[in-house]
Amino acid sequence: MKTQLMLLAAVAAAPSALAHTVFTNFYVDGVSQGDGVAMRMSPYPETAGSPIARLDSKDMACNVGGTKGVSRVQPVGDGALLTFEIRGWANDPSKGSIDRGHYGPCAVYLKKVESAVNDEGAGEGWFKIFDHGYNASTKRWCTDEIIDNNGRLSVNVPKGLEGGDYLARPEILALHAANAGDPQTYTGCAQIFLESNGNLSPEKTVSIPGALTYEQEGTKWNIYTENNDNYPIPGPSVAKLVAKSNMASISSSSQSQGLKPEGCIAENANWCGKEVPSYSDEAGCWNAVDDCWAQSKVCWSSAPPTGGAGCKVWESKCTGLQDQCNGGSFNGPPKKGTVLTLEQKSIDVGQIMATVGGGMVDAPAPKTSETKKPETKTETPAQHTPAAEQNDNDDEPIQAPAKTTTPAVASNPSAPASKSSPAPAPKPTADNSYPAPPTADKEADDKDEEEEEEQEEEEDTPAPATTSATPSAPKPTKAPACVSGTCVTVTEIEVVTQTVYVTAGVGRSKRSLGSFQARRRWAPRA
Ligand SMILES: *[C@@H]1O[C@H](CO)[C@@H](O)[C@H](O)[C@H]1NC(C)=O
Ligand SMILES: [Cu+2]
Repeated sequence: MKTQLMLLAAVAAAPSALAHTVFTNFYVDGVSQGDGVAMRMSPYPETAGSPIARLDSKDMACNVGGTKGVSRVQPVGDGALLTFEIRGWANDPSKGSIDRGHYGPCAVYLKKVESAVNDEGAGEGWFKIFDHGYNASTKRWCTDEIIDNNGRLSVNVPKGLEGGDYLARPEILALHAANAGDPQTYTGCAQIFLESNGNLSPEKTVSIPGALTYEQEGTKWNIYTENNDNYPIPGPSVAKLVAKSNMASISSSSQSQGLKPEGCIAENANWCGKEVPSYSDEAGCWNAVDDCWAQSKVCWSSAPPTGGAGCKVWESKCTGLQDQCNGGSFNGPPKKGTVLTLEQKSIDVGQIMATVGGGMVDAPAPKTSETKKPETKTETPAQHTPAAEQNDNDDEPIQAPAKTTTPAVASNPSAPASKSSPAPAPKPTADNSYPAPPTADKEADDKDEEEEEEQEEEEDTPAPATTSATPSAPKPTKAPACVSGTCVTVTEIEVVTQTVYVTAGVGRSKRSLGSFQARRRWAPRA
């Protein structure tokens, strides 16, 4: 208890040492694929936001637990825009992306794989398609850009790349403690199927782990004393793409695995709810209720740290069915087959960074305000691999209420019914404090929308196409720019984060303290 109080005190005294971050979801051409859908992240809510423990760990590839895939693989078009999102609190994007005290470069890697579901991720075959370190003219790190872009990092898949399954891996390298031997990486993997007839492939690939090592200048860099203008991004440079001559070895361009299962009427991450059996008598009605709660249980037990919002929606269906049975309405299910998952809208993903040092050319950002149809492709149920997505979850489902006419209920072993799924939020480790940067952040926080829009005009200067990847890519669409100063109200985000933290630490002290200790175990590199 004493230790716990000390931990609490330590964190309270260092309010800037807040949540780290976790890659929770991605967008394809601006359309959200859903929280956790086709995304490998740590399955442990309390530690999902921790940096990878070691640069030489297998977790460097797709995060803790990431050698195992999830069941879904999202189709993406040739040259598609992928946008990865980071969150300080995995299940609540409104609470900010990462504490401002993280400074460092970012990168995106791809790996061509036989199966995006089954590939281990860790190992050979990775190539970089984007990186961005420190911009000498703006004095801003990649992390500054991501933070000011609502935690979103966008990159175009190189046009003409060979089709097939890929793992797409964003990476943030935070250097605030690199000089003390603690470079902190954040990563995760999106499972995608590239629909392309292209024949380009990387000239060289690297291994992850292995691409980053403790010996590299860029992982030992002292951001407080070095001239950051000369910062060398560690790892390979952006891959040169070459045409494959052997057309026979080029993959087919039709997806066979990981599509949304047929009959999926509700989703939560990689879980899909199927309509309950139809019924026309009382026994059938209660059977349908049982079926519904059984699915609910699977939903909750498979929910990643992004939470169980979709499971809650499903629960309301179960409750509704129960009401029907209790009310003597034995023909159903009502509104049979109605899809409960909300249609995803296209968003403006904001800034699309150029590779520092030249590399890929940006392709246009998706239009704002345009609503796209949700992905309609489905696969047959047989190809669904729910086994791949089983993991721990901390959210607690509503307990299936007892029905009136049959005895044994599909009860929920773990769950007291009351709590609404709380933020299984990455919480700060007590051993991380961010030294104040030598120069304070520019406090341009109150910049209004119009000023930002003026800045856009100065923004995009696409790097010349030094790789053959996107020879004919059009000029980037102007996106909300974050050239100097900040795009969002940074102060506000930090204040909000602090408030949230304190609330979590005090109001739910037992659980929060437990999570600190868990995090200490998970973050051995103090
Ligand atoms: C660095 O910032 C300058 C000034 O805003 C901008 O023109 C340039 O494109 C940026 N470089 C990269 C690689 O983003
Ligand atoms: Cu951190």
